[in-house]
Amino acid sequence: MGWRPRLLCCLFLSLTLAGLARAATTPGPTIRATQGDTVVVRVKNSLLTEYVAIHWHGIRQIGTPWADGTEGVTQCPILPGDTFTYTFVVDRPGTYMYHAHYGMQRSAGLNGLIVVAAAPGGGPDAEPFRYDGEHHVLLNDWWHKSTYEQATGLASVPFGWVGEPQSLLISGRGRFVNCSTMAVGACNATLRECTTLVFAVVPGKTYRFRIASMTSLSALNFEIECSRELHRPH
Ligand SMILES: [Cu+2]
Repeated sequence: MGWRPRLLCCLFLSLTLAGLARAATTPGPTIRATQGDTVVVRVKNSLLTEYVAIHWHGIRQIGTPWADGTEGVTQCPILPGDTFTYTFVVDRPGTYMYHAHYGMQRSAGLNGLIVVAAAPGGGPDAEPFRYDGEHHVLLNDWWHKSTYEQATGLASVPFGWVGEPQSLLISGRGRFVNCSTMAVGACNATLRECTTLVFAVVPGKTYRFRIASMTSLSALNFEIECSRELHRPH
């Protein structure tokens, strides 16, 4: 047809049987592209008993509706052992997400970010700011029970509600324990189950935080607390 992708950005996602969140890391790798790029993602379903499909949240899929990742609607699910290649154009700059669209796999941790930079030269989509560094905040709610147990409860009579999440994750990290029930001072950075994510920043520099929420149940308010002592004028 005379059409050729300007740049191919490839990512290989591989799922394992032992449990999405336990065997792999969550969130998944960040996909980086530039406005106008064609993104190609090859997804291999290594689960033995579950289907998979990946939705590219916020991507408009103009001309590629079959790459939207909604199984049963735009595609058949990827069967165990099968591989499916998603190909789509990222036509707008910004922060987007990808996540599983089958069962509760999204909540189990199969998700990640897509970062699309503005096309060189800018044009109408040029960003009106500059920054020295970038951090990603991908929020998620997290239960100690597996999503299989949760799904069983939700499908049971009587109905078994999942309840409030035990942890809130920032880019896959959160407090596993309830620190407010522990002795004063017991919940500190030396305890692995208490440590949260730390973003390194250098004074005087400007950082962009890309913030996205993958929560299944929780509506979150996101605040950045500042201390005056640490923010003296330079
Ligand atoms: Cu979505």
